[in-house]
Amino acid sequence: MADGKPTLHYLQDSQAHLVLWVLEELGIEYHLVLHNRIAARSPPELKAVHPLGKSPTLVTPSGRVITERSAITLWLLNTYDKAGRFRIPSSPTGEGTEDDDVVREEQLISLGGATLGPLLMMKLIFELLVRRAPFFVRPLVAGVRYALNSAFLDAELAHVVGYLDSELAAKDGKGSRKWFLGTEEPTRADFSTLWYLDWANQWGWIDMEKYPRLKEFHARCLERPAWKRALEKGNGYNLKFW
Ligand SMILES: N[C@@H](CCC(=O)N[C@@H](CS)C(=O)NCC(=O)O)C(=O)O
Repeated sequence: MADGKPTLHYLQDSQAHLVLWVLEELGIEYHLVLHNRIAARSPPELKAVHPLGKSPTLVTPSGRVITERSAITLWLLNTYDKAGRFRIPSSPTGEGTEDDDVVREEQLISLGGATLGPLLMMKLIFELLVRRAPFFVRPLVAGVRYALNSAFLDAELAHVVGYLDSELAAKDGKGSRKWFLGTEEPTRADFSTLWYLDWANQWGWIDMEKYPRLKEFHARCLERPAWKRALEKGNGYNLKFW
């Protein structure tokens, strides 16, 4: 659509919701194309936009098609957040410092995508395997799920989520910070992390009461008017639809 607006392709109940939130925070005009799942997967219309057929997919006003939520968020902030409202104030290289810089931002985003995400995906796969197994092998599959959860997944999940909670501690050790990079407004690290928290929380895999800073962070995100507008426009956000 050559009218100067980006287009977000949004599969229902997906992580495109986090991009819709960013668009609403930016307060820009955009097109929203809602796609319904077919047997829980993307429909052919989404695959016609990009061969991966993943949600989110963003088409820029010049026709560039961007996939991967982190890259889409980066493009949106670079393009529309000229005042740097949702970015860290300075971008030092990170050499010799442990400051709130681009390296720490990248660490947190990667912790979500490359560490937390795969753990949650493994839990999801075993949940679905148990549900879909023929009834006579279901106890066996449930046993494997139990063994995997108790031997590895649950402890690892608690370990990583506990670390994320500690990353919200104030630097002087008193209280907690609002956002992961100590900013006044959310940054990519916050837009990214919320997805994994929501996924784990909605499935009941983490007890938010054990992570008070993350619990406050979660509530802080959901209270934002932009988040609420995104909920209305995206037709809800139920991650336990399987
Ligand atoms: N790593 C991608 C993941 C995208 C992804 O897997 N999205 C899911 C929805 S949460 C999807 O498109 N599922 C439908 C399908 O794979 O058919 C990102 O960060 O954007």
